[in-house]
Amino acid sequence: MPDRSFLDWPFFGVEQRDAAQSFERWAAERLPTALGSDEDAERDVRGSVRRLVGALGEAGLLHHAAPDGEGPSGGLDVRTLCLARETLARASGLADFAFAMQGLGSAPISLYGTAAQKRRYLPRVSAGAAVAAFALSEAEAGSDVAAMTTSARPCPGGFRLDGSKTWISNAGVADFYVVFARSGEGGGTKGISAFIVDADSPGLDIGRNIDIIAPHPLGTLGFENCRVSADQLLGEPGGGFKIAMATLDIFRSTVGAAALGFARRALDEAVARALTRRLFGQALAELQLIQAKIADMALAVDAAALLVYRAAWSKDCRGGRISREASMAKLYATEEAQRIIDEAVQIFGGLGVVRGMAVERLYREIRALRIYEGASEVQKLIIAGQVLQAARAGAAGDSRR
Ligand code: COS
Repeated sequence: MPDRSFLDWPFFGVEQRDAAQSFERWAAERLPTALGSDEDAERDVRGSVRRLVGALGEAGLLHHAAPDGEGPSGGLDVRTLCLARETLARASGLADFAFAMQGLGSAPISLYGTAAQKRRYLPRVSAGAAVAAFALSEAEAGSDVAAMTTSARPCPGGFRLDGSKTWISNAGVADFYVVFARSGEGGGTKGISAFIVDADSPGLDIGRNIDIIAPHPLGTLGFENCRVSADQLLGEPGGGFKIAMATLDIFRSTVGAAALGFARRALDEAVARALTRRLFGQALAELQLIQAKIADMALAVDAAALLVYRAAWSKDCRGGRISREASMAKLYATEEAQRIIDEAVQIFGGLGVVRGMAVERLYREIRALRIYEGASEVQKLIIAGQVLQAARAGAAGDSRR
């Protein structure tokens, strides 16, 4: 039985604990049917994601990813998002992906959409009837968002988009994309706007599929004279960079939570193996070298959980910008999960690298989390930037005294 004692931590209230239980129940009772076998799911990831989104929507769980857009953070409760991702990731990387992308792809609408945009998109995302996607990255603008070149030029009735995007989760599956493009109100981060682009918009081309080590729907998008009406602009013209960053401030903690789910699963698998595998006439768990590994893994899991839920609690209960907390949570949880999973594979020995073993799947699943939604190096830049900014502000205050 996985350790759920962290649910007693003071970060959570009844609402979050109940939601965690609902996800736990869904993962135990409904997920196996919605997913099929891991091998089948990997063979047809696009079909699997559609099925998973439908099943999560039917169970009423997607309203946590796409609430009605009212209230602070557009109604998104980051603690619940994190608990959901942690629970789903422990069971299946693809189920976590299906849930998370409904949130990431619709959060800019929850946060910045007009009443009409929220009405048009959020209920369908929440019901699992529409799949959402977030289209920010470009071949030459991954970590450096401000370098994007996809353009949005005014035209009669709205804007025309030209350019291309890559590393887009749910490319070819999504019913709409939140697309960031250079609209030219200013240079760098100042001249980017966000648009909701329906998948059937003329001029939007679903490019090539990108095959990765842990299969997920991922691909490129092309825009050629793609027309979007003026009412599909999200937020203020030129406000796109802040929309992207504010969305990532919420979702980076949840990436940490998904890594935490993978890490907990790896620890559980390793402990079960260490207790049952016999070596030199005793259980593996009796060997002190193995005990040291288990201690390090358990410590890192708890430390990651504290950082993830501190960040989520800060957003929900304090509000405002939480870039420092979110980046710390994502950086630590993903890096440590990689190490924990690697140790779990080691404890399994040869079996750990056999296709179909849970730890082998986790070993492939975790790698991308250290890269997407801001690579570990970017998280370090953000943390250092926030620490130095606070120190400079403090120093300026001191010199005025
Ligand atoms: N919330 C609100 N506003 C934010 C913000 C946030 N989380 N982060 C930055 N901003 C604002 C800043 O306050 C600044 O506003 P002013 O110019 O009014 O002061 C503006 O946005 C520009 O910020 P900054 O100077 O930090 O921009 P940089 O170009 O230096 O951005 C990083 C740097 C690297 C942090 C940014 O480009 C980034 O996060 N890159 C990674 C992107 C990513 O995650 N890609 C993966 C895509 S999703 S799979």
